[in-house]
Amino acid sequence: MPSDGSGSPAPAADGFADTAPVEVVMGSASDRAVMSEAAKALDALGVETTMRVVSAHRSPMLMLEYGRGAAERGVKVIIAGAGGAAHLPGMLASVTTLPVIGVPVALRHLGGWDSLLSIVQMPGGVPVATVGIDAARNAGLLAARILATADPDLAGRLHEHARGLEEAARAQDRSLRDPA
Ligand code: C2R
Repeated sequence: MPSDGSGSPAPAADGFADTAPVEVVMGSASDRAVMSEAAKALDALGVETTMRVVSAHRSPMLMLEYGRGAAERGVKVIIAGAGGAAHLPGMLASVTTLPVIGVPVALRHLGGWDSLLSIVQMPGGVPVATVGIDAARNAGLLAARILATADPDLAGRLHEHARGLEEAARAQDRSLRDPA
């Protein structure tokens, strides 16, 4: 965090200078534990990310500025997570043509159904790719798959990842059939 010279860290500016190919945004810092799984999955694949709190409801002007400028800043995919009346992914999809992946974050009430339905039921013409409730890791992997269509090295790392999953499933099968 930058310092203002007084010893205490200066608050970060609201601009969008830090850009990454995949940006993870969320409606509130309370979504962070869930949403950081997207960044972790991408980090493991060598894909840079940034994380921001941008709310369609609480900071609508910031959300508009963020969404409108994202493509020009070099962003390729936006992952947007929100809970409850989760309008953030859809609102971002309405102000950019970048692919937006929505993550329904489960809150204390309604088990995440409210978030899921708010994100998945977009009007025709404004798509949001919706993953499962709290499934931010899958959002990260989906974003990587999108980038991998133009990045053979990343596609290779995704193949390795898939091989790891297969080996784990085969190991489970073996130990089920032959418990030691
Ligand atoms: P607080 O914990 O800050 O009260 O937020 C957030 O994503 C969070 O899951 C509770 C929930 O409100 C959600 N929120 C949205 C939006 N902004 C914040 N759904 C939005 O713009 O869609």
